[in-house]
This record gives sequence, structure tokens and C-alpha cells, in this order.
Amino acid sequence: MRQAAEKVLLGNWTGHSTVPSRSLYPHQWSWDSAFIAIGLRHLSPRRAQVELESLLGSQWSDGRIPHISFSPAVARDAYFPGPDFWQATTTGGVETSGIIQPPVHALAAWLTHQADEQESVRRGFLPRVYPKLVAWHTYLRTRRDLGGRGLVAIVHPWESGMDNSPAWDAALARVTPAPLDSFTRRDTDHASPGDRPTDLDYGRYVQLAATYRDHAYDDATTPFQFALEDPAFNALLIASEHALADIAEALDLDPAHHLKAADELTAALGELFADGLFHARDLRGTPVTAGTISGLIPLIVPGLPQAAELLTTARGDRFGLGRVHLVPSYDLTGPAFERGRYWRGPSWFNTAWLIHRGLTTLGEQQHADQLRDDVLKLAESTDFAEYVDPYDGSPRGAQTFSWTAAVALDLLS
Ligand code: 9WN
Repeated sequence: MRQAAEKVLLGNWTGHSTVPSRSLYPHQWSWDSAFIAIGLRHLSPRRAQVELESLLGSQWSDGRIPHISFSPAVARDAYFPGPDFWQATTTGGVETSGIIQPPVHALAAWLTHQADEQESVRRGFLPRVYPKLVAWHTYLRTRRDLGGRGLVAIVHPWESGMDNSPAWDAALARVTPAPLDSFTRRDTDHASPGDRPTDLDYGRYVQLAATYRDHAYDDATTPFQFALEDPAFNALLIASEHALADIAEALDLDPAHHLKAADELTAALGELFADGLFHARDLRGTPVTAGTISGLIPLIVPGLPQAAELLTTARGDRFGLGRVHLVPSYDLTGPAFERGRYWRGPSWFNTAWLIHRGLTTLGEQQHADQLRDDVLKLAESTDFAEYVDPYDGSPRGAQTFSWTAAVALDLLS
């Protein structure tokens, strides 16, 4: 099992970073790289550091870490939307997208450092990455506090990492899709269309991204039609602020402002809690009622006041913790549930890892162990699938998927 997981990561390694999937996603993705580093640290702490530092090499001068760093070695039209669509090049000459993904990076950097502290200190890893991670969090907490309530807003479904989640349906319904003949999807060349977002979804994704691009990715002047505070995005920022506090301490710096930021974000996040679950807040529309895995991810927040209630929800009929495979991406009893379609029901390995970490921190060892066993069993039986059917565990999307191998490797170690 360990060897099989390592083989996936080695096969997807490009020399300085890891592609999520050779076929479907042939560039470097932001939150994928963070999860990949968390697994890769067991195979090679040095490579895990290179993974994170190569991603940070595509950071913009405003502090944002773009969701894709494009590889010049790959055909320009291998993935849609590619570099010609985004038209974004960093001052260092790296072609990137202009949107972001959830901030798992500081957590990944801290865990990577811990994998081999002596070597990490010798290589000067933390002093190099700390200021970049601080700039990233500062971008999020200032430019992206679009609601003025102390939470970060996402401005595109891709920014959540959970692209076609039912939580975005009402907000997306307000967006006029780009004409279908104005772009060519490449994802359905490699994965079954039934496992992927629909053409209508894609038309809307393209429209939102083009509007941001046409305003030079300026958060102050873009007329965002889609702006939501996502529980998982903010919970990951809190976990990463705690990690920055650990990093600051290791560097003999004062961690207090990171802990203060984590406390403020945790208090603001509390306002998204209703009926046993965290829900996204739509800054342009009515309250979001869809229950998704995003609403459970705050389980990873240290000292979360709502943890006990959240755990009850995870174990109930809506998410069936311990009774279905991994943790479904959407409420099993919800009207939009589809067992095979992407973020509308299937279970994903990265979110299972996050829930496992939360359960472990809460001392829920039995649930944590059961989830761990299921991750390992399914990773192997599906040849490291991108996601699985929550009822029968059958593979969906791509195979030999990097973060699936990475989180399996981490849970094995
Ligand atoms: C758009 C790479 C990424 C993941 C996301 C997942 C999917 C991209 C796509 O693949 O999104 O960013 O083309 O569908 O939803 O979480 O980071 O693995």
C-alpha cells in the first residue's frame, strides 16, 4: 500500500512540483500542492518543501496564491481554462490563473517542517516561507473581507475547491452563462461527463472568471456577482493561522497576532452556524440552506465552540459518518444529491483527511480510526481515485490522483 501510494506521487512529480493528475489536471494546483506536501513529507521532506516553495514562487505581489501555476512544458490547450484565458503572469514570469483556493498552505508548511526538523532548519525552510504565508493571509483578511464581517469571501466556485457544490446553486443561477460555443472543455476528454459539472455550470464559471479578468483581478473594482463566505475556506484559514503561530514560535517571533486572528475568525465563523451545521453566507442573496461537507470542516478548528453539535450532525442521517464511505460532499437526504457527480454527493479523500484530523483532535478516536481504515481501503481498491460513490465506494473521476495517494500515505505513517 505504501509503495503503491509512493508510486503515484513519484509518477505525478514533475521535478519541482506534483500534478494532481497527469490526464485531467496537468499543472500545479494550489490546495492540491498543500495536501500533496502533507503526504510527500513521509517520502521526502525535501521534496515536500520544494513542492510548497515552487507554489509560493507563483505568488502575486498582492499576496494572493493563484489556484493554478501553469507549466510551460505542457501544451497551452491541454487544460481549459488555460493560460491564454487567464492572461496573468507574475512579476517573476510565471503564468497563473487569477483566482485562489483554500489556504491549507501554512498548515502544510508546519507539518512538512515537523517531518524532519533538523534538515528543515538546515535548509532555512521556515524563515523563507513564513513572510510569504503571512502576505497570503493578509491578502485574504483584507482584500477578501468583502462582507466587512471579518470572514474571507470567495468570488468564484472554483475558489472553494468544491466547484459544483449545491451550496453555490442559487448564487450561480443569477449568472448569465458564457455561450457554450465560445469555449471548449477539455475535462470531459479524460473523465466521464456524468462525473463532472454540467455545460451550464461551465458557462457560468467562464463568465465569472472573465469578468474578474477583465477588471485586472482587482478586488476593489470588480462587480462580483458571486461572493460568498464559505465555512471550509475560513476554517482552513483558522487552522493555518494556528500553524503560523507555531511557525512564528519556532522562529523566536511573537505568535500573539496569529492567535488573535484565529480567535477573531473563529468568532466570526460562529455566525455561520445554524441547525447543527455551518452554512455559506451569500453576500448578494438569501441564506444558503444546502448542507455540504464544507459545513463540517470547521471540526478541524482548535477549540471550536460548536464541535459537539457538529459531530452529532456528522453522525446523523445527513452525512452518515461510519455508515457510508468516507464523508459525502453533500447531504445524503438533500434534494440535489447525486451519488456520482463531483461535489454533489461523492466522497473525497482530502475532505476525509480533514475530518479525520478534526475527530482525532476532539478525541473521537473510534470514529477517526474507522475513517482512516476506510480511506486506506478505498485508496487501494480504487487505484487512488479522485472521488468515490459514498454508498458502494466505486471510483469516480480520475485515477492515480495525487492527493488521494498523499493523504493515504500520511494516514499510514
Ligand atoms: C478547477 C485539481 C482541482 C481541485 C479542485 C477540484 C478540481 C478544477 C477542475 O480539480 O477543480 O480548479 O478543473 O475541475 O474541484 O478541488 O483542486 O485537482
